[in-house]
Amino acid sequence: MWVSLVAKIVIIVGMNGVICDLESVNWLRGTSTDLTKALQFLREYDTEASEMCFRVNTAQWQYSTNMTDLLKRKMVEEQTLRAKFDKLTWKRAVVFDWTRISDPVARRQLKMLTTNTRASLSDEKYNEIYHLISEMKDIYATTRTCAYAPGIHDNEVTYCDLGLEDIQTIMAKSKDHKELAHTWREWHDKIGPPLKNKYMRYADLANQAARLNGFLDAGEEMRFMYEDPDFENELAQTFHKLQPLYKELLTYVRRKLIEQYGDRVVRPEGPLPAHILGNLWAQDWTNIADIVLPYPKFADMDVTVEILRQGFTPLRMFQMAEEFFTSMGLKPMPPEFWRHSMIERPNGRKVQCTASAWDFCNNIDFRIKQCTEMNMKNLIMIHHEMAHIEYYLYYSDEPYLFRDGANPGFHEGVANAIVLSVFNLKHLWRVGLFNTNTDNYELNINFLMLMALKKVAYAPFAYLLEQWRYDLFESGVTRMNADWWDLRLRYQGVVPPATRSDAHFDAAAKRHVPADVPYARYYVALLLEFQVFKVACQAAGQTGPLHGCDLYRSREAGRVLMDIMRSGKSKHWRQVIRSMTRGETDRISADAMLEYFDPLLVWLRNQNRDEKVVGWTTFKEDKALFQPLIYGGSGVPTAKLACIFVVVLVFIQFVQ
Ligand code: X8Z
Ligand code: ZN
Repeated sequence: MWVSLVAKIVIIVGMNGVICDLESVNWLRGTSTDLTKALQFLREYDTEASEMCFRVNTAQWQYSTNMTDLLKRKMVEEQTLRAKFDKLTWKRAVVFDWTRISDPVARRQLKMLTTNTRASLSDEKYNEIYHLISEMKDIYATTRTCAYAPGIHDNEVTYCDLGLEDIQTIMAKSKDHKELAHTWREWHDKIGPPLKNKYMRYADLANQAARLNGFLDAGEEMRFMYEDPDFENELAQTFHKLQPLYKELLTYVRRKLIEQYGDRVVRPEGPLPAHILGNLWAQDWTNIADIVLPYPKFADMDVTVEILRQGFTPLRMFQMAEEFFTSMGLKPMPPEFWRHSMIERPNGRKVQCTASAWDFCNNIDFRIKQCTEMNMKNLIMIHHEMAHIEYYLYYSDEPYLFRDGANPGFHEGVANAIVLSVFNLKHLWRVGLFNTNTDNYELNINFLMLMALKKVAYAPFAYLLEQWRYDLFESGVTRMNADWWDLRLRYQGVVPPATRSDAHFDAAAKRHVPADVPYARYYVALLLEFQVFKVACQAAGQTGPLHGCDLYRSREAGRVLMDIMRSGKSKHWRQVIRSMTRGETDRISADAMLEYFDPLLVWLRNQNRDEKVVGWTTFKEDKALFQPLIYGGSGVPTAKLACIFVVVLVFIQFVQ
């Protein structure tokens, strides 16, 4: 057991606990094993937490759909109340020794309430970390940068009000590498430095809380959410398996980028510069599809024109998505969903347009918020969000704490498995939106390339972000930025377009870092997405290549999904995988994803057959970009030069 690592057993203030000195403890846990009291506490908690969730979500919904200062204040008030409620809950829960509670359901719930929480900190530090995170989120949301203006010098005026959304648009659309490098630098140079000290304090507090909860550091506590000490190895193995496919993709993409930008921007056989991949974080390469698509003549897979021609409305797109789910025997959206969802951008008020699915925790109210635009991307997004609603509906009878995915990757994994069946040539053809023969080889390779630019390109980024955070919690903050780029280069094969130093804090350019949002879930979700899809396809009796499988109208596939969703988080996720694979395995695996992309891998290997290096070779110039003190630009390590200089000085002194 993880907790047995901790030497001292501690007793704390509580309903029937004993008082101890908080400064001298390693780990907080009560002694009570009273099941009746535990069950009564959990019953009360269930009602109160559901009510609290309803209040907070209602306030958040009101603000997101009408962004006024007043509604923002109300939302912050409710969020602060919830933070207080969480702290009180922890105080009540930690009185029990969950490891010795006889009832497995109560034990599981108490474990959830006393781990992965900062509530073990003193009131003062608990408030401090809460406010640090909101300050960091605010800085992230309000940072503005200057536009690229060739010919204009530093002291002249340029437009300096570009926010993250504008920057993302430039990174997606521009093909001017100087503009891309400028935009990339602006964001990274402006966002990191103001967050650095705050983040260091945050990491310190997160570690203190984790140690009070019985963990070595906050990274170990984050891994504990997966309820299996071997899970890291399992993920490392999947990453290892995906690497050959990623390297083939990168090699092919590099060749195309050299054709576009020349070998002064992209070094043949080297890593890729992070600014020319169509995305601020180089995590999704779909925006450079126009440069890399294998068969440009067969480029048209976008059914937007057909959606417009057939006169779709947002409502009809939502009804179409609902019919997708009911065709598999899954639930229709409840009346409250249709009454309260926001499916169009309203006139006359400012709203937050990011698509999202909401559970109001009262078993009645479920909503989607989306400023639907009439295009294929939005049609697919609706299916994704509605899959989250299906998940909410299926586990809605579970206790509050179990109303979640089996592990943090399940919700997103299931929603994306649905998307694999919708953004799918056969499906689009079946629903009358795609009229070309879908058996065409070139079309299928194009389709797989598009998917690979999104999914395969994403794998190393999704994997490394949390590795960086784990390293930071374990080893401290001394090499924060160099460590970030070490991992980016090692796993992703990308380098920054400009020199970086320890004054920078480039990991903070990704919102999940300053906003304290765990990220391993996205890597897990990526694998699960294909795993769930494959199992559902087998149940549906589909026999062709995996990327052509469509779950539409398959009740058998619906049953597979239903079984995954309805247990929520009440069972260990290994049990869920074991039962969805009919006993075959309980492991997360990369095999289904590799099977999906196999035709593309064959194609890529053929394309790359004359390449000297599949993958990338790292030169000292690459590392010099982010470790300038070790590798000065000349290639001779600066530290070595400094050392020789000192020796010479001492020698001169000596001979004088
Ligand atoms: O953060 C998100 C969603 C919220 S669940 C917007 N995603 C990850 C990211 O943006 O990096 C979705 C894809 C991965
Ligand atoms: Zn989602």
